[in-house]
Amino acid sequence: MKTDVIMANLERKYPNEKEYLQAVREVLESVESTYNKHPEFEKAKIVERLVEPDRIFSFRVTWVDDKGEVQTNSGYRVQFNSAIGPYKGGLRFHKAVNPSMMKFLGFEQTFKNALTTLPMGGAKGGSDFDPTGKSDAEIMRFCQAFMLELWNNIGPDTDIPAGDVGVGGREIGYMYGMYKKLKREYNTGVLTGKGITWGGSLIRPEATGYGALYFLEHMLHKVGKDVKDHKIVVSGFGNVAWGAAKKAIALGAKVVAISGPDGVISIPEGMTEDMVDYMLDLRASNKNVVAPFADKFHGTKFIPGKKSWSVKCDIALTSAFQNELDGNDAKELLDNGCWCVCEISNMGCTPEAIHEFQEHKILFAPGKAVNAGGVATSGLEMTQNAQHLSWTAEEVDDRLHKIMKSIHEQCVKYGTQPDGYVDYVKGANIAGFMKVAHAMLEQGII
Ligand code: 2IT
Repeated sequence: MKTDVIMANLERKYPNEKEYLQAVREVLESVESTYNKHPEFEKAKIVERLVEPDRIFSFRVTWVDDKGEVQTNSGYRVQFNSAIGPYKGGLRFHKAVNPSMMKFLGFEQTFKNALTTLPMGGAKGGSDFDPTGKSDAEIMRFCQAFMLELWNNIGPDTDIPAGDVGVGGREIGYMYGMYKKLKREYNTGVLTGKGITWGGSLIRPEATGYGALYFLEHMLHKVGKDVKDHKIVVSGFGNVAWGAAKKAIALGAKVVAISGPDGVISIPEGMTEDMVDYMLDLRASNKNVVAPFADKFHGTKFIPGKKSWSVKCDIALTSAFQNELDGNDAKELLDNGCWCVCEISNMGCTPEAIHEFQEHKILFAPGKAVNAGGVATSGLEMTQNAQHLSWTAEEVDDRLHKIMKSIHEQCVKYGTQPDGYVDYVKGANIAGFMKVAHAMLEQGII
């Protein structure tokens, strides 16, 4: 396999799919030399098959807004790969959603899910519906219209959607209600991120952020450091940033920045638990601005137009969107003394930013390893649904801990360089890719 040859072909076929091409190139460059030690992979054209989604559903979603006007959005479900389990991955509602974003997320999800140790294939879906400023009734009608198209293509052993940017517990509730009405079965296992009284799992809302902090702890312990007393910046103020901030504080770190599309909030004394709780209110207001945070809490400051990466820190955690940290941001972080960066958002850093971090040999770990606690806990929710029982928060958290430990070990095993530096990008890509590739090989040419 030659990365450049495969990429040239994909670039010709999908010239406008920037994020998808970026994600595929990163994985292929990491795995090329390991892959080429396996002539049986080459013969079965594993990589050529693996970079293409199994199938993509693309559909129209029409709904009526509060003024009585008819609105139409585009909906997608990319079923990327089912070599190691049924399709599994979130739904993203965001105005910038397009096929490239869906494909890159489905591709990443395939390897992330492989790293979790649980039997889940990769998928992603969503819509260019923009939840900002929509009423609760509008959100409900949109979710119902979306499920009216999707329901027949999903199922507990087929494809299990969940939340992502713009989709939380409320949206999953509206979608599950419609699914149940259409299917006429109480199939809790068809969606994850459900409410606690109807099949949801304890710790699922916190899991992405908690898992990321557990992974970070393992990274730091490996080099004789600890999270405690260090300054952390997170980006965004959504579900992922919330869970990460909550656990970071519990572990004794100082969270000194959160952000929104409108700017950054600098919090020199570090976030308190009150502030973390307020992130939920801010998100529920549906306005997608962070500025009101500084009006509410003395000693914090709103700086318009700036990102979290401009605030001095030890550790930076991307927790909002893809490519939110670019080469210039990376330089600013390094100049300010930052020595560890973890992606909690999927593909949070541009290739230029990753290059800067690895050149300077600072600790860096990619989203598919760091944020896998979210989907892993979705997998635990599926297990509880299949057993028709619920585990305690301690049991779920304990399993999440063990999964993150295992993901860290896989990264170290496949990513340690001759000089001892751990290339977590390479480690995560090789571990995830090889697992999927072996499963595909064993299942024949399909
Ligand atoms: O990016 C992700 O891993 C998620 N949005 C969670 C997916 C899931 O199925 O829980």
